[in-house]
Amino acid sequence: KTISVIGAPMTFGQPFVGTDSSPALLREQGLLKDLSSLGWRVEDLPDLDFNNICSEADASLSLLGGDHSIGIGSLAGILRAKPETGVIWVDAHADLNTPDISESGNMHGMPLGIMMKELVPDRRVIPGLEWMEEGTSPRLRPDSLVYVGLRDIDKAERKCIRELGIKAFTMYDIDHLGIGRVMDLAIDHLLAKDPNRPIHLSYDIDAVDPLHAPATGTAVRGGLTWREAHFVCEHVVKSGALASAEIVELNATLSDGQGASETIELGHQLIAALCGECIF
Ligand code: DIR
Ligand code: MN
Ligand code: MN
Ligand code: MN
Repeated sequence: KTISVIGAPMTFGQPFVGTDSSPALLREQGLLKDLSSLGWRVEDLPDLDFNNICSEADASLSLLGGDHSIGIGSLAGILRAKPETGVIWVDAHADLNTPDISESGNMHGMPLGIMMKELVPDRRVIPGLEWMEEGTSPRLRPDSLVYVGLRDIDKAERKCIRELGIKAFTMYDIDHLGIGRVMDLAIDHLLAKDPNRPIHLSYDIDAVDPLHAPATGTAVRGGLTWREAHFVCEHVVKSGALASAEIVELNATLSDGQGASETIELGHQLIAALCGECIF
């Protein structure tokens, strides 16, 4: 089995520089060596050059962000290669804004909104997205998405989630049902009709409680515990459907040295978990 690792050093989707250094920091921590010792043949691809955007989705793919605006390119590429892909979006935020409804104007709050035809019928009107021509650049269907970890949702996003009937497990649901049941239900939602469809996991590190992941741009209290954060990855792997993943919003410049290294270390461990590392 081969895994392709691609750095996506993007930082302009939100106000702070720094998320662009995370691919290098993860590599410096020995991420690629860990993945080989888990039995993968690692194909270490050059970092994306955002002056010359193109997206590509391989058999197994791990993207190292970058802020969450890279989700626009990764979803476009993944859905082009495998249109039936289901998406698990692990995040404190819904990232379902559009240029019309966003309160902040930050692109990292919009990747899912931009992927949905129901919310942005013609993406070519958005500056920079002229390449997303209808017909050649696929959309994400609302029923192909499931959220895990939400706790900071804008008013307009809440309305969209309700109206489009998007499956959403908030921190309330995790408190209520436990992370085990929530992940079973999330995976079930995507695989019930088609057990063979691939799953893409988009993991925003701010889903995790700031106690464990302080080095991120929009930290929100009341997030996943250390074990819950790992369990999400371990359980998606167990489904056998995981085809690609990205880990985003790590920003080592936004915390003290210890907070930064703990956050990068957590990102590193979550990727290892996605590549099969487990307790037993
Ligand atoms: C907010 C925050 N909903 C926005 N979004 C963040 O700016 O659109 N996403 N922080 O990760
Ligand atoms: Mn390690
Ligand atoms: Mn977020
Ligand atoms: Mn996000």
